[in-house]
Amino acid sequence: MTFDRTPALSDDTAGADPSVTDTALGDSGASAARRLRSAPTVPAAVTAAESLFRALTGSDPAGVWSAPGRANLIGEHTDYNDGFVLPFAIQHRTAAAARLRADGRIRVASTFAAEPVEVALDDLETLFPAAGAAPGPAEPAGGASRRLETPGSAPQTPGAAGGALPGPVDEQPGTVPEWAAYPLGVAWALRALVPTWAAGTFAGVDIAIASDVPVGAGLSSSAAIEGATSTALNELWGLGLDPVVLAQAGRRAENEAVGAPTGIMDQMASMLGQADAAVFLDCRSLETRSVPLGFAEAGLEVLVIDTGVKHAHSTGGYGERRASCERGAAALGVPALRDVTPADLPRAAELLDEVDFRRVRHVVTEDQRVLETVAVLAADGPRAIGELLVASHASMRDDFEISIPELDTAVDVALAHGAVGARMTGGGFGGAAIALVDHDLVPAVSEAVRAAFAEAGFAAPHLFTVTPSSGPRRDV
Ligand code: GAF
Repeated sequence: MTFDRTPALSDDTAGADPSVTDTALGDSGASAARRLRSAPTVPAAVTAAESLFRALTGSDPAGVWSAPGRANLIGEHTDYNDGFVLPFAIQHRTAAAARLRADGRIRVASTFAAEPVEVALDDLETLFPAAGAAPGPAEPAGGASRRLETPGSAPQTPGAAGGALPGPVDEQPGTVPEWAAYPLGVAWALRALVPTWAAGTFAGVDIAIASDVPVGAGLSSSAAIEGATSTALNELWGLGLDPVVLAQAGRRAENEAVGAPTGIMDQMASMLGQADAAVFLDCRSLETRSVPLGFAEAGLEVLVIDTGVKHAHSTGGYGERRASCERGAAALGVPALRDVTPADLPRAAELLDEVDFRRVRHVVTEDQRVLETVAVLAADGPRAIGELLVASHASMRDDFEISIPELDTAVDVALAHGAVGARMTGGGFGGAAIALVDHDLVPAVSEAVRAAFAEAGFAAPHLFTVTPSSGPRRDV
């Protein structure tokens, strides 16, 4: 079956993944930096997903599919304004081990949760009754997530431990733990792409999920779950959908099943990532271009400084920022802030209150910085983009007000100790910063950040490097 294909992409999604190991740069300094390039043949998440699947079903999966998290190089909160972004997929991946079942039920298990969740496929439309509605702009905080329960306990790894799982929780329509809304929401969104008469042809499926994408770090663990699940279901259900349609299904799951009013950057980055390159995405047309980054050739590493401060886009400031942007576009009489240029800003200042004006200024200038970064990378290479990264962070700190003291400290200290550029990455209010750092300086910058966090009384950060990596694939 083939449904609703989007126009061909300008780049294919193939590419070798260098599989650089995630290494916390601890006190071992230079020796830890040397270990960065040890390459595992099978990602740990794949093995963990397989083990969990066996514990769940007592049999082998038909296959294991995985999709990466992402770091955003530049272009923050521009995606839902129809603007430009420049993220790259990272080597951290989420794996989904899956197999069709003889009945019409879907069961999902995850190393994030103690118990699997099982529902009839036909009940997905009851569980996520917003089916058919377009992703809601600026959905109030909570939104669809009011139907969800949030798991209260710390993550557990029953599959990895090899123990038997408790029996499935047969959910009442209208309630599902939040983690399960991601894979179930993807299944629901994929079914919604199919003509009603064909929906009955879907077989049930068991899915076991494991991930090494840090959660709550702004590295898109959710898009990785969505990408792994949609890639698995695309093959098992024989849908033949292309990566852009799968990205759209993932975004729909996030917006409507989970209730987070996000844009499409993360899903596109996960689905279209390529080794050593960023995904330059026009969020209005969904056209993409692969932009070579050349970090390794330039002797540069992307150091992630995860503050450990958790964020969630289904609550709080994310939706408020989005609402500000939409007020700005409405006041200026344009469909989206993408259509506002820097020359329009004086008029925006007259029409908007001071806070909304600063929100608009961030988005308008950030779009320009993305375009400039793409041009500078091509003309002068990665060492030349540092100032743009720094300007992006200042705009998020001062105009969009989504940074936090931990992120500002991470950026300031990294720059003071020789980083070429640094900025917070992702939705903000927590999560991680990225710093572009000479390979040999990684241990010293890491130590300086750790010391500054300790001195400020912040929780110890988690430091590791990420490598631009390839998109989804079948691993087993
Ligand atoms: C989160 C969202 F999911 C993205 O859509 C994007 O808006 C990002 O925050 C901010 O750039 O990752």
